[in-house]
Amino acid sequence: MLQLYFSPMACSLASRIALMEAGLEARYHLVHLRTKQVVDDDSDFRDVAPKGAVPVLVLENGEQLTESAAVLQYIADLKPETGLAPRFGDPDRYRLQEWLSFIGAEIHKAFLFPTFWYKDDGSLAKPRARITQTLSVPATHLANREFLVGSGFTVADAHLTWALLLLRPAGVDVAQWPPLAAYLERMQARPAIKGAIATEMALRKTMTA
Ligand SMILES: N[C@@H](CCC(=O)N[C@@H](CS)C(=O)NCC(=O)O)C(=O)O
Repeated sequence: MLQLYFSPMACSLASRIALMEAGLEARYHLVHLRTKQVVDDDSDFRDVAPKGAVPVLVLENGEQLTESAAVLQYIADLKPETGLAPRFGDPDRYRLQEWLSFIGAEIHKAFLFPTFWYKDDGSLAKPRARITQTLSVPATHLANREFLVGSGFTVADAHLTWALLLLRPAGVDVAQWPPLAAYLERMQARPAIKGAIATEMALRKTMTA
């Protein structure tokens, strides 16, 4: 069975959403990201995954896959009939990769990661100023579309949904981009996304209790 190392509401949420949208079962291992403790067995997460970052997907053959863009496409390709990723050869596959890169680099690493991981000693002013311009790109793209790529839900939507969910705790109000606010509302109405968020929010409460 597939296994996913995750932390509640971290970027691994997108992988959980993808697994649920694909109808794939997995064993989930909760990781405390700051202490690097795997809660199941109290082991050191860095012994499992040298990068020390989630998501880590353990494949059926025991190999590990990291990096959200790769993990999400792997999950999608296990169930091609779900359309979670356009098939290789379809020009939209590159659009999918384009969005996965943009979300991972420009929204996650350029803004969300420093916002949540670094003390704000003034150094966050530039990323904070830049995120407004960054988010105008998907906002414009989604003004007349339901999904990021093609005409159906893909793993790029799972990734963007996670990123948008973290904007509020990062101090950015998504309401300033009505197409993004409407998109987030639509995505959160999907049963798999609703279920994934409910599971992870409940786990998050147990961690802070
Ligand atoms: N490039 C990686 C980034 C993964 C990442 O930064 N994950 C965060 C959680 S959202 C993490 O585990 N951080 C812990 C750390 O870097 O020590 C990806 O896209 O999957």
